[in-house]
Amino acid sequence: MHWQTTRFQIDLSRPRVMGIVNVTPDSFSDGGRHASPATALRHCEQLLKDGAHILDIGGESTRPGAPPLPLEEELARVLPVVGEAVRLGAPVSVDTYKPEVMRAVLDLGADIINDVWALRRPAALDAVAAHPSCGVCLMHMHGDPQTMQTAPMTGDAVPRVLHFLEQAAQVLQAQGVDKSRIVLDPGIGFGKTPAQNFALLARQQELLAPGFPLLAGWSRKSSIGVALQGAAKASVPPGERVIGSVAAALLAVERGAAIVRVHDVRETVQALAVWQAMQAQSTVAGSA
Ligand code: 7PM
Repeated sequence: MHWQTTRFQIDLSRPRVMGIVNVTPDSFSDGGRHASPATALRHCEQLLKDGAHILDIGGESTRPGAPPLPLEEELARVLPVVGEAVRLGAPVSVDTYKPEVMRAVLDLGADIINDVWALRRPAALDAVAAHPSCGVCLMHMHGDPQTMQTAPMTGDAVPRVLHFLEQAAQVLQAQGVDKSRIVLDPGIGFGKTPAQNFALLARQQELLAPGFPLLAGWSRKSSIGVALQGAAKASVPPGERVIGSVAAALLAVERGAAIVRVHDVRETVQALAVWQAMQAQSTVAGSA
């Protein structure tokens, strides 16, 4: 299977690592170390050296309760970085839900739109549908970033996330977007309890039924923190959740995820290299 994007057909026969580049001074896990375009660009280059296959550039933190970022501020943060990042030779994804930002980055040559709102805003749907070939990641979110932590989903999240993602993909395809451009994402941490997030991992295979590649984003999230806290008997801050995050990424890939969105690219690439070495030998010798 391949992911069709603006400039690249990304081969998904092997797991792909999407490296997170925050251009947000209020980012929860890196303290805004990538606020300036030059610093963000250096981070892009480092992630590619570390083995990232895709860069995901975001200007607005979706942190629970984070104040919405004005359009002009998001454009000012993201455009200079995207304009340079598209020259690095790797697919560039942009984490945004604003149609104006989508259009501007697509004009700069961005390859993928990563929308945590799954293009539920009509103008966002239009921005992607108007482009001939950009890739798109449709993510499930329950509620909105202001309320999702105080009012998470209730009941079995898996069938509801599946239904939502199938609908979102349907709507996009009805606008003329080819299936090969679409990737789905359960939206770990977006309005779900830790139990629901881990149910989405345990039963991730159910989410593969519609036939789209799956992207999973566990990196440093609070569900990892909850699991680690249970083991450590002390709270584990985001920067110390690297090994837990790598474990979750590996489990997601083992259960069929095609792409993992991570902060810690080098560590994740190592873990996936071991998985890949095993996978290459998974057919019984002589049986094929
Ligand atoms: C709190 C919750 C703080 C989430 C920060 C985050 C995803 C994403 C983000 C994801 C896709 C973070 C996130 N998470 N896009 N954007 N999937 N497709 O950890 O899971 O960076 S923001």
